[in-house]
Amino acid sequence: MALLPIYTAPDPLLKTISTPVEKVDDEIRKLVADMFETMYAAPGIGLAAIQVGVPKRLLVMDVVGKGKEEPPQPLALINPEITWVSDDDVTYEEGCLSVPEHYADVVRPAEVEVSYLDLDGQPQQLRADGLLAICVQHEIDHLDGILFLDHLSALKRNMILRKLLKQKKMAS
Ligand code: K1U
Ligand code: ZN
Repeated sequence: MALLPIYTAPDPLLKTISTPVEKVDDEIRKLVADMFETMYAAPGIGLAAIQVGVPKRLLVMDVVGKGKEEPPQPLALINPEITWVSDDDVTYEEGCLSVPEHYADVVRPAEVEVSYLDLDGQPQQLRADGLLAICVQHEIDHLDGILFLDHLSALKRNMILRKLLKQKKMAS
């Protein structure tokens, strides 16, 4: 397994619309294993392939995490599609490994249903609420080149982007 580099905003790569996975093979399963290692190390509760520079429609999540009282709940979703959203919304202060050290309230549907392929290439359905519903919507947004910043006002978004750019310049 390997730790992968996480791309951060405003890198234009994060605006990429990822393409569907054509075949779930050992190469995809190795990428998923590396993404789980990278997500747990960050630490994070989700990671989309584009965040590690791979423009394929796949994501990993674990909203429980390792080392907690509950057993970890790793989920890998390949070619995920939202098939249903609830009428009621929820507001959550989101973070993103590609927007380090910045958090903001985002409003999203409170419950969703998602179809996807599992690591054997078999079709599956996920019905999610709570943090899992928020996380899966955030990660599917990444596959369409959307960051949580894009759900904010232009004023808030540009303020954060300017700070990120400054942080990058200071580090280089
Ligand atoms: O997509 C990402 O960059 C991962 C992101 C997922 C996410 C967080 C919050 C709301 C929606 C989606 C993160 O994991 S940021 C880090 C984080 O939230 C966290 C890290 C450790 C423990 C608990 C949470
Ligand atoms: Zn993110």
